[in-house]
Amino acid sequence: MKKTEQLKQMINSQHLEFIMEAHSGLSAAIAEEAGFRGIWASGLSISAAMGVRDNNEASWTQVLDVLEFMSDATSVPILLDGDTGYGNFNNARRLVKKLEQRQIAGVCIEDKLFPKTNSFIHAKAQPLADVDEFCGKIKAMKDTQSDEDFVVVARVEAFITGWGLEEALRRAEAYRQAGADAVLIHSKRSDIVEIESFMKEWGGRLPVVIVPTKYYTTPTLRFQELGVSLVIWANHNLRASIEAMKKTSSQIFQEKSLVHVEDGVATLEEVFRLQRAGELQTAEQKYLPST
Ligand code: SPV
Ligand code: MG
Repeated sequence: MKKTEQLKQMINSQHLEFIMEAHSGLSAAIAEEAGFRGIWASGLSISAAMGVRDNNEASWTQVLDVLEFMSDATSVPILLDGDTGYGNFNNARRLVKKLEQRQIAGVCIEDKLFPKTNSFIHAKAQPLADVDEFCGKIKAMKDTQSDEDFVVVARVEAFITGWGLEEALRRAEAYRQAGADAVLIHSKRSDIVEIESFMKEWGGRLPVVIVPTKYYTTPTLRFQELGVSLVIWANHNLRASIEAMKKTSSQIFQEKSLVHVEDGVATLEEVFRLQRAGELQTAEQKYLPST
């Protein structure tokens, strides 16, 4: 099955599905190996791994380059966090073209302004996109895709920016009518009140995607009861790697020795395995002249 079809089926399936954040070829391969059937190419994580902010400081082609490595390293579908589409409708539709060329299964765009800011930073002050302008962007993206299964997710930032349920619903409905395949309703509350209120009024008009980074204590069963389609675990490979790297760097610096670190890090053999070094060895036997 095509990657686009796999993602579309996950989003439209009757049961709750999960995708895991990755930000490099390596982290994407690890997420797939853990069992995830899809990957979230997080804007926050990709930018952080590059050492820059989640404010479109990395150019969209630099993000594409990372995606290409992620796509090559995996066989499960990737949903790109496409921020605001990196400009207007024209930039967003060109993005779709370039994503399809790299076998990326779908993209999520959010109704904010370029350059965006992460939803958990000064969120109240962030302006939202004009609804009609954002709908035009969705339409242009859907008209551009050459694979009918490519997925466009419209992300509603109304709750994040301090608007209420009414505005969230108005926007989600407009994005549905513009042709979005799913809506992502985002909340920065530590409880599920906003998501609950949205789900009750939304009534399954389109599949709903959520990102429970802040309301992580809510039991996953509750998401299922509410009729959520897809959960994104949005940044946990990045955050896990930061902790591990900080601990290891600091320990090696302090101790000027590897003795107490060796057992706590991945073996070199494991690195080679994840890089699929074995495949190259087999290919060398096949293609290099025997000596
Ligand atoms: C990301 O992972 O970059 C997201 C989700 O957009 S959030 O950081 O919650 O905005
Ligand atoms: Mg993001």
